[in-house]
Amino acid sequence: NDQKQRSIDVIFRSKLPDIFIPSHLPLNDYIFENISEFAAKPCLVNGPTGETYSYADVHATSRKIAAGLQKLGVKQHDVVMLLLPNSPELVFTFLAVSFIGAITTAVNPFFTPAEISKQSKASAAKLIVTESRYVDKVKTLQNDGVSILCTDDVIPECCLGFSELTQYGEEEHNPRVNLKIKISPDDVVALPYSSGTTGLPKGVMLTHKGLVTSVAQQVDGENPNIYFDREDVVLCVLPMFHMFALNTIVLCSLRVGATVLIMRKFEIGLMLEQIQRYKVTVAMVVPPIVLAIVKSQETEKYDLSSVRIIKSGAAPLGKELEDAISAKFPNAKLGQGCGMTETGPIAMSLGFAKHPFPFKSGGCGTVVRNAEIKIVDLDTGDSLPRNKSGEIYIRGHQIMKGYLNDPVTTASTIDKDGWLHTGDFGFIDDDDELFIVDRLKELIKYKGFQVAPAELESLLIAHPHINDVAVVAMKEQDAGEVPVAFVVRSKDSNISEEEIIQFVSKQVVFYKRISTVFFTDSIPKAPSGKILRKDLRARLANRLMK
Ligand code: 4UV
Repeated sequence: NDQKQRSIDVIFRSKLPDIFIPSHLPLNDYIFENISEFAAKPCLVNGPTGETYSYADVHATSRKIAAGLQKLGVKQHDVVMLLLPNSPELVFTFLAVSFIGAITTAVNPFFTPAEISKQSKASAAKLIVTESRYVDKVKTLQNDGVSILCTDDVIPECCLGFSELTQYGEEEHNPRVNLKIKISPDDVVALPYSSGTTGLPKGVMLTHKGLVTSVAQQVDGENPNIYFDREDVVLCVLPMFHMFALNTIVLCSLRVGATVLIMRKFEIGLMLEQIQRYKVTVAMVVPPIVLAIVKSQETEKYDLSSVRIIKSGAAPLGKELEDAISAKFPNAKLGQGCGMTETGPIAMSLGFAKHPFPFKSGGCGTVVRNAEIKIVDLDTGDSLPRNKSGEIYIRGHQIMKGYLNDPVTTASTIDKDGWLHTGDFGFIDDDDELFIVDRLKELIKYKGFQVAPAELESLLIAHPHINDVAVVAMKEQDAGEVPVAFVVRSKDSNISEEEIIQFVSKQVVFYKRISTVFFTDSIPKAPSGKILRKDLRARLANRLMK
């Protein structure tokens, strides 16, 4: 039966041939496999300060920190939380944790204490690595035995300092040998949080094999899908707590010997200045950054001619924006990638390949190599031919091992044949290019940031004046989408829209704030109790809010 199923499946693959991927290697061994060829070259540049770390520096420092982590009692399989803005320290610590077979869970430093605490507890983090300015957000977690370490100079009394990690000598640089740590390819190395297709944020178990495979799919081979050269300077303004930046910018650059230009935060003028100053060649962006560039009056002030690739991902990019930005970067090829925390990049423009292929604007690229895509009819479950839309499924060694402590959601996301159901709706055209046309899943994307409706609904339903609630996405020009709430007030309550907005705002990071409240008499639900979000989205489209 399985055989029959497979023979009728319509499966799409990359135009690039499969390659050998050394997925037996621990992530660090793979990432630094070719370092002897470029050890003296700049690896990380801290944009605002200009501090530069060579490949040799980064390799040695991350091993020192690995030894330091062990001295602090961090063991293989332990979880270390990174509560850091983009910084060299984030990269060092990520690599160090990975080196000793431990796991990092990165979190947005702008999260509220409650949001951070949830992730820290759910992931059972032992140590939080942060900056002194964020310590107040996590201090109470010390009561649960979590240690806090600061990477900057002003170390609050209650915390450890970065020097604890970096003080060990050359002889201690190989802690893996010292402690006979053996890393299996299926061991988890990164644990980002994502709500996936439904419910609350969950720990996404990414393994050594998964990340090695994902990086190789992008930058390895005779004709890499995205060609990063040793001379490239790759802009990293996207947050490293998200996998787009950590995987496609940081790990891919390190694998090939390119330079990562680290920016702590996005600010249009500063970004343009840094592109000029460091002669950025590859810019990885999200649609709101494209919009900011297009709208900016300052672009003429800077020499942006060094940029040869602009890659946008994480949210849909309209054709108008795609065309408009090209005009400002005369030497750049603009294309898209699309991916998921759970899968790494799914598809990527083949226009970025070393020997590029023609590609169309508006497309998300072609499925990465060493992987398979199928498009599945929602009603029949059959896989569909070209130009027919259905749910996008992806299969390959790059996908997650599963959600932490959640076998039920894991089983509904990765089926028994190994296909991961993305919750995205799209089609493959005659030239093997993937187009996403809709999102089936609950997930809201505010400027590419994840907003899980279930998380906001659980906050709102706890309010004594709210009887029932549903949160859905509403289209908005700058953010792409914003969360809006349909609220059924409790009997006799007169709670206002503003009060509800404030109630949520206090508890969440800025991009999860409710933008509008629509009061209604009831929330449409299926007999199973599931919110009929499609009906609510249709109401928004028709502007029938009652
Ligand atoms: O889980 P997540 O927040 O993950 C991402 C990851 C995007 C990446 C990663 C590596 C790349 O190289 C790259 O180009 C992009 O966003 O959200 C996953 C959902 O975001 C939507 C889609 O609904 C995913 O399931 N999404 C991501 N990229 C696109 C997109 C896109 N290009 N167009 C439309 N929707």
